Amino acid sequence: MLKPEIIKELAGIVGAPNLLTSPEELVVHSYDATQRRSLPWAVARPGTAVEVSRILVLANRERFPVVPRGAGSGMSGGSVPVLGGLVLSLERMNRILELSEEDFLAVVEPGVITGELHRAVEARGLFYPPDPSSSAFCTMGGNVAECAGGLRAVKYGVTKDYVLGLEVALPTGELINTGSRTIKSVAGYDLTKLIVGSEGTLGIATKIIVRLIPLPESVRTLVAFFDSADAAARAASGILAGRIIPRALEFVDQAALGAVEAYLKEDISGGAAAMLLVEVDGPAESTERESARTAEILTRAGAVRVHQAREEEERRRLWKARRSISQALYTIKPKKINEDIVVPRSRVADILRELGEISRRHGLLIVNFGHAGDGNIHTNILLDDADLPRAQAAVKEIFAATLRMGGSISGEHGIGLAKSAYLPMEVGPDAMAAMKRIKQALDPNNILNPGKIF
Ligand code: 2HG
Ligand code: ZN
Repeated sequence: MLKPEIIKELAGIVGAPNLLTSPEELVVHSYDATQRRSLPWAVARPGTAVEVSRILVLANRERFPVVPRGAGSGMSGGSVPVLGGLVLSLERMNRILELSEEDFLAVVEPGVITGELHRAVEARGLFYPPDPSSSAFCTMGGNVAECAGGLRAVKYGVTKDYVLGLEVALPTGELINTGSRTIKSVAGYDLTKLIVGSEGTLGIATKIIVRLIPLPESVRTLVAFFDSADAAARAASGILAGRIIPRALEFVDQAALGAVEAYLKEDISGGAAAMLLVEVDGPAESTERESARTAEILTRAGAVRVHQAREEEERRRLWKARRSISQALYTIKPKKINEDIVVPRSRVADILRELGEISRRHGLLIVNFGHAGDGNIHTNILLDDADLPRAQAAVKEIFAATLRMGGSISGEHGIGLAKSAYLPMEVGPDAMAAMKRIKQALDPNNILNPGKIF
């Protein structure tokens, strides 16, 4: 609980209307997309970096937890106030501050919705490639905190590849600037990269400078259906082996297709066992050539049907279906454990085979979909409460198999609460200790997003 005088002090910092304590507001700020929940003691909605910094200074003085929050769409419990404390919502800091065509960059506040940044830069013929499935509602601050990946990482990389610099409120309240407005900068340690993906445990980004690139001139979207998941996975590798790097190369298995078809009430796959959704982009001539080559590779790899989506409406429908899978899976079972394992791209077919074996061995329904092009597979164990012990055993086997193949237990969702017990499986004891020393150095009182990662 926060003492009344602290509540008063917080209200003095953010303004009374932006300090929320009603039971309804506490519930609204208690959960994320993992369905984990824990009530905060209060919610503050600062409007400036200075307010963020003053809140952190107060939190250090009074030793209460501060949990930064964007849209609450995270997939690992990162914004869930598991130890209570103050949720610090960045929703009011939602301005695009600058869009520089000369320097190819945008400067945004953390509460900007990623999809809004996409629209703003694309209207100027520029492109911000990172595109999480949730881009219609997730925020740039959340993307930075988690180092969001998404649908276009296979060709363009992930959030950290685009962040040039940050203004950060450190856990002890100092406001610092990292990086710069330049492509190059090696002045000291790379604090930008340290903060990106630190899951709101090392600082709160209050301003974000991102690199932009020219908007690709044209895009072609292909969809291919297969009679087995294995054939689809091998076809995905075949595209890359053909030296084509599509901007998206997504895999969806039969159960995921069934769920999203029921959810959206439309038939997409005609009952196929797996689907690949492939998108190539670039100058018109090369896109034409690459899409023709891709169609050829898919057909040779055994696709039962390959189709190029020519109409914008069809593209939109296909992507809507892909982006809806995560929610649609709840129509099958009331709970899911969703993982975002990532393996070297050449091992996608191997890991899918292994996942099939784990699912059979434990008698669990495991659904797979995701970013086959970069090896990042969303393995979702769908379950009722009674399945939980078996599901937990399966998760451990899934991570062990992933690591055996040279992969990582989290490609883009972060460790948060969901995977903290498993992090030592991947990160050795000395590296764990080094990470903890960094946390301790920057947040000596452990007030910023405590209980996450470790
Ligand atoms: C996606 O790619 C998201 O759609 C969510 O990362 C994945 O729910 C999931 O497993
Ligand atoms: Zn994803």
